[in-house]
Amino acid sequence: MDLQARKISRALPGLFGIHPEPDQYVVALAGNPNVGKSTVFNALTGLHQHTGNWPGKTVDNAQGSFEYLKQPFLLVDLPGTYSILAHTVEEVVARDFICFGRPDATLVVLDATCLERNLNLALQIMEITPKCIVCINLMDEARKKQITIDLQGLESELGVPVVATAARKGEGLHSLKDAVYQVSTGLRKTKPRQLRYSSQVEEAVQQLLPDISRLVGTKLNPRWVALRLLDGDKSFIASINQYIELQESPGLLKVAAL
Ligand SMILES: Nc1nc2c(ncn2[C@@H]2O[C@H](COP(=O)(O)OP(=O)(O)O)[C@@H](O)[C@H]2O)c(=O)[nH]1
Ligand SMILES: [Mg+2]
Repeated sequence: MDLQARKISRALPGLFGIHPEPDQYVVALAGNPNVGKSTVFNALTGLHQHTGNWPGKTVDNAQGSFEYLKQPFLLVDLPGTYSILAHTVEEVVARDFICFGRPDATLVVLDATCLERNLNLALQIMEITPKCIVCINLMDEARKKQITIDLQGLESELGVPVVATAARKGEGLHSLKDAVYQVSTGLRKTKPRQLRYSSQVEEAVQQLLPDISRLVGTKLNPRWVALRLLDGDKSFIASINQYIELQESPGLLKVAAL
């Protein structure tokens, strides 16, 4: 990444009240409610954290830091949500941060005892950004229920790193930090599985892609934007207007980053 692009990517989280140090990688932490997201957050960041609110929202926001291999990270705990299709204020916050705050990686925490339901969120996030890591937490509970998970199979199906943890016991956290490091630094390339829709939807996406790519450039994933437009997602269009305009105005970006 060149210096200018890096400066912009450092400043974008500022739109959300998140102010990383210049050398810190920003990692968003997402997951359904009650999957142990806060436990993972606490285990990784310890006492190095503080809480506040998302700008303009009454939703809690916690951020904390940790280091791995001398690389500093800023971990941002997103509200627990079942989806990021933005039906609630929590979903809007989570989606907007992942889309427009452009974290260096997004860590999605899933509950090992109900993977099927939890994978929904992971697949949605993988439609927005390739820089994902899947953490399968509550592995101790899964073991108790005699649930076994084919981690390697899942990893190759999803195309992103999959790490098993039992965060309350501190199990798997080293591997988790390693995967976060690999994906954030770009040392590990991912190839997230993309959902395929009906042929009518896929054809419509193909028609929209050239124009959308021209408009959003590399700021957003054009396929994801096409799908949201086809969905008639007004909240997403409002956020594009809000955040993309800010991105294009260096003055405002500077103010937002303060
Ligand atoms: N057995 C077990 N319990 C866990 C684990 N991680 C979190 N928990 C518990 O699950 C509950 C919900 O955790 P929390 O971190 O608040 O979940 P969040 O809603 O996703 O932030 C708490 O009682 C945690 O102590 C784990 O790996 N194993
Ligand atoms: Mg929590």
